[in-house]
Amino acid sequence: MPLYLGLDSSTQSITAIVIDSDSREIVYEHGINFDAAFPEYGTSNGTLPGDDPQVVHAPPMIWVEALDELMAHLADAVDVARIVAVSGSGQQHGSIYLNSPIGPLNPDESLKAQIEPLLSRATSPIWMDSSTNAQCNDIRDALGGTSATTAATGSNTFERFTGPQIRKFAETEPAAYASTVTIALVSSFMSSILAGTTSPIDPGDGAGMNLMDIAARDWHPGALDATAENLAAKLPPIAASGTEIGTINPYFVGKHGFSADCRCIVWSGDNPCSLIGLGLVQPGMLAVSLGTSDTLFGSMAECATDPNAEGHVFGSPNGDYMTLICFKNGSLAREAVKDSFGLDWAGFSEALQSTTPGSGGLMLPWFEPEIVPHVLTPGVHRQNLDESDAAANCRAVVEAQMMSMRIHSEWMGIKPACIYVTGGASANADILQIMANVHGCPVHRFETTNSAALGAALMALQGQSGCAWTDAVTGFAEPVAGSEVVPQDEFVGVYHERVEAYRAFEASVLQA
Ligand code: ADP
Ligand code: XUL
Repeated sequence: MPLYLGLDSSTQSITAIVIDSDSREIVYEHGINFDAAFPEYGTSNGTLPGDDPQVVHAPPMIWVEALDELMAHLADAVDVARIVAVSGSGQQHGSIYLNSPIGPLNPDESLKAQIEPLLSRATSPIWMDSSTNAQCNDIRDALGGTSATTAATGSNTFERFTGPQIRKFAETEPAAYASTVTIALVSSFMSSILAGTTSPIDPGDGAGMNLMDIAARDWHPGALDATAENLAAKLPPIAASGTEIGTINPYFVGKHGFSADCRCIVWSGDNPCSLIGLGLVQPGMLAVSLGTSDTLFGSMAECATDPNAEGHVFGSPNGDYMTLICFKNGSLAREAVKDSFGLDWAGFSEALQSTTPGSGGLMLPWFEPEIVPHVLTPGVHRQNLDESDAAANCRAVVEAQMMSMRIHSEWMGIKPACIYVTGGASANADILQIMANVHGCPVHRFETTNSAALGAALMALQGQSGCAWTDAVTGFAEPVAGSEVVPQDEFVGVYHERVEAYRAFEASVLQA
């Protein structure tokens, strides 16, 4: 009865899932919300407050403290000595700057006391940051323009990507940049703590940096040069998913009772992990994650990039590629509408049920700067929509998100036969009904809404055992039978027209 642990260090929380590879069961699932568990950091939805909506940082020590608390909870619930291997998932793009590498840690001192002195930058820019437009332009120009950048790294330059963020740090805080010996992603930072040694970065998360050669799955020397001085020396190697980093840090053996033989498998980004956790190990399948961000992604055998340069190509943990489009105004935009009318999620659902699909006005829900389409100055735009009509606004925000997904994924050329869905908001059937109607296909739900943590546990299993990916995911990453939300024929046609109205509204506002 070998057990495998998957951790997901995400924007708002850290979650653990333990799977039993013999019984094919999830035997433990628990999450810790950063804001609620560690109010002393002053975070809101996992991020630090600030005056500039384009600058979004998080305190890395909150992730470290939450990891320790989660491990303590896990050790109370599960015989952790039976855990054979651990892997993990991190919110993508965020970066951590260290003045000294992470090594074996002492179980008699706190994790916080041992990690905090290693930071050369107290806070971490995360994926919600959009303050690096100038650096994006510099790097793109140096690489020869949009097409050349996309072909080289799998994506155009994006404000949240790690390369532009590193360039900004090197420009604005040159001394701190110079004293940095290692730059980590959230995934490799957390796996370095787990393994007690500097962890490699995998091609799933490495592709979210504008620094990796997407075809070679190694650092791109031209991109490193275009980004910051002496960068190659500060980056760990890129290693294929499944690579074993080593055995677990003695800290977790002494403090929480892990076996000294427990293997640490390289981590990935939350979207590549979700791809695995939803069982998308064959090309041509589509999924949507409704987490803090909404992402639409699918697996593909060949590397095909977005001609509109809005989407990305990442490495898939199974060695294939994945394509991804990220919408920043996901759950937090839905929450903003919900909260503005004093509703809870049940009230939000009632509002959706009380309105007719495709009947009200339109909203462009850019509460925060948006990634797709590219909007740096936030603003909510309404067309024939009364700002004070609670039900109409609840419907309008969800319809907007689903129509935007449909429009901006057209380049993939996939008419989905079905969509697999995950993330916190996938628990909401009324949101999924709008997704099914707008996309005109059934939406399938899963036992867990934490597919990134499940994917991480499956990466631990596959990496340690070397089994085929199809065998790894069988019995775990499958939709719950009979749980699908089917499109309502009478409304599917309504959305064909409404999508065109939305496209025109979006284009007119973007032009203005
Ligand atoms: P992340 O992994 O990015 O931290 P999650 O996938 O855990 O995020 O999703 C968290 C979000 O899920 C919350 O911000 C909340 O808005 C949303 N959520 C939780 N329950 C519901 C619900 N019943 N309906 C809609 N959204 C929900
Ligand atoms: C993907 C992206 C987000 C983060 C946080 O490119 O920026 O989905 O991974 O979930």
